Amino acid sequence: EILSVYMSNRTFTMIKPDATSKGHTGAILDQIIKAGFSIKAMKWTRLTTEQAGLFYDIHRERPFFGELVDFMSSGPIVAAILEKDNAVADFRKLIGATNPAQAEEGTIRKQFAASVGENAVHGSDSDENAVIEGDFFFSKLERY
Ligand code: ABT
Ligand code: MG
Repeated sequence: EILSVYMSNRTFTMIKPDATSKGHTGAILDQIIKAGFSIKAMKWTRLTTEQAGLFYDIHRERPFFGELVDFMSSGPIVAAILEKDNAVADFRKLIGATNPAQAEEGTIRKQFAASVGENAVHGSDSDENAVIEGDFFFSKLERY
């Protein structure tokens, strides 16, 4: 139906605290735009540990959860909703593997990420999560 076709063209991203603190925000946004994504919403903000925990709630029982939440609340992030055909899959291809050591040459994580725990960018892993994650950060007034 029309709504699901529309949603499948969107994904959600965060530029994580490691990348913002190293001054990579502009370079990463430049690569995202040059790859054909258009920005439908964007904000520079900082998560509390509680907010980071809610965002990554699915990982709450994993051994790395505490570190993940501490890291994601350690500095500013840029949150954005992006639009492009096949957005979720194409964006995950652009950012590369979760572990930057396994990320392909030219991907954003290969260029800017230091480790699996501090991997520069987030990309939604499904159309459904793209909507949930976009709704977590943006009200109707803050997106188009
Ligand atoms: P995200 O885009 O942050 O969701 O990463 P990705 O989907 O590529 O990888 P997943 B499996 O969702 O990891 C979520 C966050 O947990 C961190 N992590 C993951 C670890 O620190 N250690 C691990 O062993 C694994 C599997 C990486 C992700 N990020 N952050 N920040
Ligand atoms: Mg993930």
